[in-house]
Amino acid sequence: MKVIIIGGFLGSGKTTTLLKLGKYLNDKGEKIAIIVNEIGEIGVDGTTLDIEGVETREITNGCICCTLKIDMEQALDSLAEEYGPDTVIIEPTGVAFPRQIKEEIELMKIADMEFSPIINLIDGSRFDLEIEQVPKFIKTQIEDADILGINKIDVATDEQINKVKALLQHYNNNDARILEFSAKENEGNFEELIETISGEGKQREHSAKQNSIAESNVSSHAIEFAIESNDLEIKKGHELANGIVDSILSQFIHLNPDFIGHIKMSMDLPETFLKISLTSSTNKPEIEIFERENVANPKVRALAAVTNIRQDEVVKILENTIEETFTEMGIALQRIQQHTDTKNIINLCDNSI
Ligand SMILES: Nc1nc2c(ncn2[C@@H]2O[C@H](COP(=O)(O)OP(=O)(O)OP(=O)(O)O)[C@@H](O)[C@H]2O)c(=O)[nH]1
Ligand SMILES: [Mg+2]
Repeated sequence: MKVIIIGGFLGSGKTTTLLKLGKYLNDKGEKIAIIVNEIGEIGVDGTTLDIEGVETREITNGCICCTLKIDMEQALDSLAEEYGPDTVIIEPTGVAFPRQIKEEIELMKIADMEFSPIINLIDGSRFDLEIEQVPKFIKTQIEDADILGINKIDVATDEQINKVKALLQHYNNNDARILEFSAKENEGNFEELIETISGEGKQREHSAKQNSIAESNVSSHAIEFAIESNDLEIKKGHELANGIVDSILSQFIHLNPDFIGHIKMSMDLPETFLKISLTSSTNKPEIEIFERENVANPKVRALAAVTNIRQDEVVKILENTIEETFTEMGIALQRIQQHTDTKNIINLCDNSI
């Protein structure tokens, strides 16, 4: 069983890359499974993966540094036994150190496992902010990588990309291969990345354990509400989503003008699934809309994981903004669940992705 680990800070493009890699390997006839570990117990991306045709199975919740180990071991064991994939693709949370995840898995002594090179994605369009906001954390992620992927070249300038490349060469002493691409647009070296992944990972001395979440300076909160209206139309949903994210953005900027992270919100509306995503104080929100069959229980889920803003502020802003915006539109919400912890989801790919 081959294990591929796709690391990278919050919002760097891991899920986008994973879905394309999954599709490529699947088209080649490989049987694959995907493990996604999202910060916050409410899987905002789980639904997206689901829509892309990926079967989702949830396992227990836990923190990356303790229970996750047990969850991951159980997940891999049961996958190997019950599903027998050729390849497992793992997306750790954006606040994990990918090499630490690899080392934990190596200790599990699961039979016939081999590792691909560790990929760490870097958002080429916001690297300045990453280095400014979480320098030590980003440097560790860079040192950890066998392949450094500068992503989002479609929205970065040549000057930005050249600067990132020079800094990556400076921070990575292990001759990591540097590739530049757009995972979303399939531009640049993206095909090369996909092909390089089939190679073999490098062996290294085990690193000293670090608490990655504490070092990331990230506060996160996730929340889920039932929408008490069965006729919320896509146009109004779109308007609501834009209004909420714009308001959260301006409140976060007030507390930290240079934050990076990932604010993502999804809405299950009667005939559509809508996802909105924002990855830094200077970035524009991106909306994706998917057609859906009739959904019986409309829901809104949101997750905010951002640098250098206090946890209680993140909780208050996320919850109040969603509740107030819906109330202003005359739509009632019912709280389903809320979490500030970490989540593991196992997604088993079926043949249709
Ligand atoms: N312009 C552009 N946007 C991209 C690219 N790759 C990903 N994105 C966008 O960046 C946002 C974050 O992408 P994800 O794939 O969800 O990032 P992630 O690393 O999985 O995020 P977390 O799991 O929250 O850490 C989404 O809005 C993507 O559409 C790219 O190559 N170009
Ligand atoms: Mg993701």
